Amino acid sequence: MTDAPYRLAGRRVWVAGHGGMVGAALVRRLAREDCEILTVGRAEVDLRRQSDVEAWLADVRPQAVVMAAATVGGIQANDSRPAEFIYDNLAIETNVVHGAWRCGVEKLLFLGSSCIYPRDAAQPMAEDALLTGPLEATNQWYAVAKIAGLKLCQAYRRQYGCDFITAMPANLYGPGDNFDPASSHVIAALLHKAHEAKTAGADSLAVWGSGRPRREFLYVEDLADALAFLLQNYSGEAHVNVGAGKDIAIGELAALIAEVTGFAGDLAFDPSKPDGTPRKLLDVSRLRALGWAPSTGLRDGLAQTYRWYCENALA
Ligand code: GFB
Repeated sequence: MTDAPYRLAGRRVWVAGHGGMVGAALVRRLAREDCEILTVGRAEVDLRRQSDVEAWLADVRPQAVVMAAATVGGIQANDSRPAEFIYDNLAIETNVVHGAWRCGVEKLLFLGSSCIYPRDAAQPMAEDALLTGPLEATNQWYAVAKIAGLKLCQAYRRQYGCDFITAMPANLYGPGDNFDPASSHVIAALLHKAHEAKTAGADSLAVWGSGRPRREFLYVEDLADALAFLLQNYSGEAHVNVGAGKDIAIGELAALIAEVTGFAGDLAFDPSKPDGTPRKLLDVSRLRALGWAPSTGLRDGLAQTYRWYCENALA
């Protein structure tokens, strides 16, 4: 096992999932370190297939791996595609973690999600709230897979001495997000719907649920910076929460998004859609104590994401 600090300089680092929002942000962030970044597309290596993963690892022999590859989506995608969310994620995790051990990877960082914590966990949610109560029903499949990923890393650390670490981010948003309103998370969905409503001159913007649930949102460029920090400065069995340290009600978020996009109509809450977890705010004191804090406020992050959407997603 390597001890923190771990030097990225001169290392071959595989960013698994570089085509997604998180992986792409990480590739941008790691470009500032003096390391060689390795990526491979889905058409060439299907991470759900063990033989593909083992052949790729044997071929490129990375020294560090960041697992930003996952099947992800918002509340509706999670609730309606449970088999994909549990199978894809378990398969990716077992293949990559086991393969990384077999080929002697020095450092691996696994990414989970704040939905690993019990639905009714005390807020803010500290790392030791894990497995202390029942999960939120709409995303239990994804949560179970992410808990398994965390435990895999711990098991390989205990039995084989692998320096595999795990980070649990808050709800993420930013450039490169999925803006398809049926499968996206709330920020991308509302930016897209508010833009369309403004362009169409519509009177109202549909907001799912009651508007009362509270969420903590972290800008993806901040997450990428935190991951680069953890790779280099953290080595431990315990997982680390990565968040902004603040939450907001969905109704307030929708009003802020209307402001950022210039939509002047009303918010129309749709109680036929699920609210999901009542509140998700991470206790980020462990990460703060290690020496990292985010730098992008929600309003700025929303404005930058909206700019990216207008320039890139409206083809
Ligand atoms: O972002 P979201 O889909 O994820 O929804 P979760 C957050 C809240 O926003 C819910 C509300 O209360 C939604 O009902 N919401 C309002 C909307 N309008 C919309 C909309 O147009 N689209 C969407 N998507 N939501 C996911 C989990 O839960 O979060 C995953 O299912 C994962 O497993 C991810 O943990 C980070 O926070 O509810």
